[in-house]
Amino acid sequence: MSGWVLRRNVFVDTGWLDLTHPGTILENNTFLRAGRTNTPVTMVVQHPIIVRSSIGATNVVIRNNVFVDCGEASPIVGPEGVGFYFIDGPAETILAEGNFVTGSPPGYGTKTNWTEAPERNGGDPGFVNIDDPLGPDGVPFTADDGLRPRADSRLLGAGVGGATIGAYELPYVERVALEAERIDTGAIRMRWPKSIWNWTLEQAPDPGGPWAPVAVTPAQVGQFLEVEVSLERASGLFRLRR
Ligand SMILES: [Ca+2]
Repeated sequence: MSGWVLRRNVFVDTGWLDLTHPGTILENNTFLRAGRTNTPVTMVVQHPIIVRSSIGATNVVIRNNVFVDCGEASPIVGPEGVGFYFIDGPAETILAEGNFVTGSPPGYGTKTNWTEAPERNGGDPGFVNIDDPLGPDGVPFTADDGLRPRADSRLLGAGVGGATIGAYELPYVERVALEAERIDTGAIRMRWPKSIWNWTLEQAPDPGGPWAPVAVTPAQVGQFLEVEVSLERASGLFRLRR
C-alpha cells in the first residue's frame, strides 16, 4: 500500500517498520525501544525503520520523530551504530529531517553514523518519566503520559518548522483553577494548585486591564499556593498568568 501517513504515534517495545511502498510519511512519532526484537533465525534489526527504496519505497518523509534506545546492537554493530532509520537503496527521494536520536538511559549516548544535525544526536530527551509511558492513570494520550516532554525538554521547538519533536504537542498545561474565599481576618484568600508551571497572580480594575502582578509572595500550603489579599486591595479582577 502506498501513501501511508503515520503521525503522532507512540511506539514502545515494538518491532520495526519495513517500508516497501512509495509515499510514506512518518512524522512526529515517538519511538522508545523499537526494533529491539531479534528474529531468531534471520537477523539482528539495527533500526526501527527500514526504507527499502530499491524495491519501491521512494518519496518517503521521516520528519520530527524521536528515537530513544532503539535498534538492536550486536557484536558487529554496537549501540552507537543502531537505533533510527536505514535507507536500503537510493536515497535521493528520501527526506529525513528534524529527527532526534539518542541511546539508552541513563547515558543517552550519541550515534556515530547520524547524518542529521549533531545537536539532535544524543543526550537526555527530557521526558516527564521515561519509565512510565502511560503515566499513573494507565491510559495512553492523557495529561500524565510519561513520554510528554518536560518544560525544559530539548525537543521543544527543535524540529523542522519550529515544531516540537515527537508525538506530543508542547508540554501539557493543566487547567489551574483559582479559588477565592473570605477568611476570618477579613481578607480574601486566593489559592491554586501547585503546577509544573510558575503561575503569577495578577489583578486588574476591569476586564480590559491593565493587569499587574499582585505583589505578595505565595505561601505553599500542602498541594496549593496561597495568597491573602486585604479587602481594600481585593477590588477588581484576578487571574493566573503563566
Ligand atoms: Ca496517561
